[in-house]
Amino acid sequence: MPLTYLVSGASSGFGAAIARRTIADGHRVIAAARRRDRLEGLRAELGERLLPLPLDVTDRAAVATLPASLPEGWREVDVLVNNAGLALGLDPAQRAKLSDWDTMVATNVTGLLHLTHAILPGMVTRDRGHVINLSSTAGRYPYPGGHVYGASKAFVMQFSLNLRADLVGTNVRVTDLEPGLVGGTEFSTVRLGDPARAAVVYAGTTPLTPADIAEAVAWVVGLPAHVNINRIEIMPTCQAPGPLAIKRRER
Ligand code: NDP
Ligand code: 8X3
Repeated sequence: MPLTYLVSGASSGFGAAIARRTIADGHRVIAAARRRDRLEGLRAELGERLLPLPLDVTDRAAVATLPASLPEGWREVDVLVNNAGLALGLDPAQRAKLSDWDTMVATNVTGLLHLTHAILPGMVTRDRGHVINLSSTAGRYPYPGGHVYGASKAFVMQFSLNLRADLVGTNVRVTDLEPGLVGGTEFSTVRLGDPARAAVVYAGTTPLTPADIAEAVAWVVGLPAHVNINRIEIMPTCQAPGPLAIKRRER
């Protein structure tokens, strides 16, 4: 049976790849993001089974009126992919901009919460649905300059597990996806503000691709209804968790 997905952050990176894969698998996608032209491009590419939805997830009023504001026939969301998110800056916490911290929390935490709050009750009423949250390995393994970005993703991970605690006994599933290094997206350009600096992040590596993340989404949704994948941590083979840092005195 074709499912209706709502994918936030569908104008780029993982979100666009998830939209492409989901449509190829025969489902429908409400593609949400701020950049309307990108969404219209996806619609032109993927056809009428993709509904462009210009949306800023930090716009509380716009998110609160979902799904009632969706066109007839698109209001019953089966799969919510909370993917919209960003990192800003890589300076140490003591030199970070407070406005960057605020934007990361507003998008990665509050935006995700508000979208979930708008969509989840309908899923419970229908007794079917799947919430897929994009966390990150940054939510589990600290690194210099990760401060609020990593903390926001740790929030997403724990919120996902806590949602399951409330939803047990319903047929609504929740999965937390925790990717490591993934190339082919705008993530590092947004973070560093410069495509040349962003390219250095992936130099000499074979990172994961947005298609790998879309594959994970297709897998967890396609499993039988009695199977809930709680968390998936995915890294490219060239990456691994590192040792704890030790700063030694000069002799
Ligand atoms: P991209 O920068 O390519 O995509 C981010 C998407 O989020 C864009 O479509 C952007 O669209 C959207 N977005 C940002 N802010 C808002 C907002 N306020 N309202 C609505 N949409 C918004 O990054 P990725 O595809 O790499 O990242 C997707 C998710 O995966 C993020 O949550 C990221 O933290 C996470 N992640 C990324 C990893 C990586 O290495 N790339 C690894 C682990 C997790 P627009 O600007 O049009 O609004
Ligand atoms: C993105 C992965 O390691 O750049 O969430 O934080 S990382």
